[in-house]
Order: sequence, then structure tokens, then C-alpha cells
Amino acid sequence: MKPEVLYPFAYDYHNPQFEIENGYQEQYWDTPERVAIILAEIEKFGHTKMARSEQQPESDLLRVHTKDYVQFIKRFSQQSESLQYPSVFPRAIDITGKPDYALLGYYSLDLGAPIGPDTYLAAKNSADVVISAANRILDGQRVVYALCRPPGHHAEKDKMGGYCYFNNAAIAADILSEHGTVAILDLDVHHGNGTQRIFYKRADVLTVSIHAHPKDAYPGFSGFENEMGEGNGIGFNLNIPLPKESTGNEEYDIALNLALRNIEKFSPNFLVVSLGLDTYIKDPMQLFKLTTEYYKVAASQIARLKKPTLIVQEGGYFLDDLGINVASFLNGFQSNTAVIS
Ligand code: SP5
Ligand code: ZN
Repeated sequence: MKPEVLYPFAYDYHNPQFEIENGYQEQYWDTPERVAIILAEIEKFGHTKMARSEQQPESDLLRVHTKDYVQFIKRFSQQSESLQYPSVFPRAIDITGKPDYALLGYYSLDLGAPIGPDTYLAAKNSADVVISAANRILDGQRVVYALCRPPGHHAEKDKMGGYCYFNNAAIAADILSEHGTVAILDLDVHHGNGTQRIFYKRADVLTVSIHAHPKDAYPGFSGFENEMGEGNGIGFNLNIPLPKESTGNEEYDIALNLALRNIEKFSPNFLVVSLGLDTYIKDPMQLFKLTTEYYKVAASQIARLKKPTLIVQEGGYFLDDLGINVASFLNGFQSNTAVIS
């Protein structure tokens, strides 16, 4: 079955020029072009249906984010004339009545998710895509690709960071979880700290992530093997960190198979894939060495689970090949989903 494709209502905005990494200005890799490039490439492959997503109720954001966080991004975004970066990071304080100067840092993990005039709209449009996609899955569509941008998996319930504001995959998983169990497979090269944390105490949503070992890659503070869930959620979080230097197709494939075996054992009703193409050999993140051809192989193995699957776009920054890498992954899904149990 060919994946149905949903993309944002509008996407030519929210274009920060830099993030700050280790004290230095670094290029901001998440650009509006990414959406256009992916769309242009996958259009060539004739997917079942490609559509702009519809607007969705703001209340769906509150499934995984606090009201004060969503309201802050909305208000602060609308009143900002230029991109705003935090200066202080207050922790464990009562934030009632504190000025925006303090709040911006309170709601931030890092200096990689600034807020400008169109940030809320871009993040909301991105979440709308995944909400519409989850609804398509509930309507009976077997494979849906949500072309989300900005990405979401680093966003926690009240924290933005790593280009992420609203956790698209988590919102979708929470919607689907009202109708059955859900597994989230996070394939972005960075650990999906937000997704992990949001579901950390839940047994009805299994979170599995394959990523560059946090000891030498962003986000650094989570993604370790010993993080296995808490309370009811113990045993329902699996991290598979891989070495930064030596991970190519073969090494990755072993990890993917371990991930898939665990998902199969959990036997979810729905699968959400956080798809990052920043595992690519030419990606500027310079971590893993996966190839265009391998994305197809990976997808065909995931498709063998034969679960209704929502693929959510996360990272991937080598623009020349980003489109073909997504297309390769989506094409790998086509061959194996004909019979679904
Ligand atoms: C969604 C997502 O992929 N977010 C990633 C955020 C990463 N931010 C830190 C980037 C540091 C990149 N440094 C690259 C150095 C190699 N030249
Ligand atoms: Zn990433």
C-alpha cells in the first residue's frame, strides 16, 4: 500500500538563521525549504493521495503539553518582532507572574528553538498535519506520512528545544492510544527525549528509540540504555544508543531488528514512526552513515509488522538528498503492507 501524504497548510515561514551550540553560532538546519524539497521529490512517485492538512483544534496540543506552555508560545510569538533566544534558564521556580525574559528560558531546553513572529503558526501547522494524519489512520488508512516541520520529538510537556516546539509524534500517539495500544519507533539520529519523557510512566504506549549515543551527541542528557520507564511504564521504554563513529547500514540494521522484535512482542494496535533522515551518511550532523538504498530496506522491515502506521517527519538536513531519502523510505513501505492482520 502506498502511503497517503499530508503536508502543512502553509510552510514558507519560521526561518531562524542560527542556533547556539557550545557558545558558537551554528547554522540553523531546520529550514522551510525542507518541506518543499521533500514534497517535490515524493510527488514524482505517485502516492495514493497528497493533501494539505486541515486546521485542527488547539485542544489537541494540550494532550501532551501544558496550557501555560502552549499559551506562552502563542502569545510570545505573536508579540515578537524578531527571533528571541533565552538568556536565563530558571529551574524549579514558581513561574506565576514572572516576566517573559524568565519564562522564555523556563520553557526552553537549549538555544536551538528560538521564537519569532511566525513560530507559533508554523508549529501549530506542523501539529495540524499529524493530527489530521492520526484521524486518517482512525478512518482506516493503513499508512500515512505526516510531513511535519518544525519537527517535534525533542519537545517535552513544557519545554522546547532542538528545533522542536510541539511534539507531533506524541500528540498522534496520544490520539491513537484512545483506540488501542501504540508503539513509537524513533529513527531520528538524536534521542527523542521529549517523546520518551511524555510517555515514561505509561504502559499503553511503548517508546523505542535508535540514536547516536548521548555521550557524544545531542541531547546528551537522555537516551541511555538504562532508561526503561517508571512506575506503570517500567519496561515500556527502550533506548538503543549506537556509537557515533562506526554506525553504518549493517550495524544499524541489527539495532532495527532488535527494536522490531520488541515492538512485535508488545503487539501494538498502532505504530508511529518518528522518521529522521539525519542518520544519512552526508548529513551535516555527521553521526551515522546510512545510505539512500538502506532507508527502503529499513522501511520494508518495519512494514512487515503489518500495523496501521503513521510516519512522522523529524530531522534530516542534507538538502540535496533529503527528498530521495524520504521517497526511498516511503517506497519501502509499499511492498509489504498488502495483507494486514
Ligand atoms: C529534530 C532534530 O534533529 N534536532 C536536532 C537538534 C540538534 N542541535 C544541535 C546541533 C549541533 C550540530 N553540530 C553539528 C556539528 C558537525 N559539523
Ligand atoms: Zn535529529
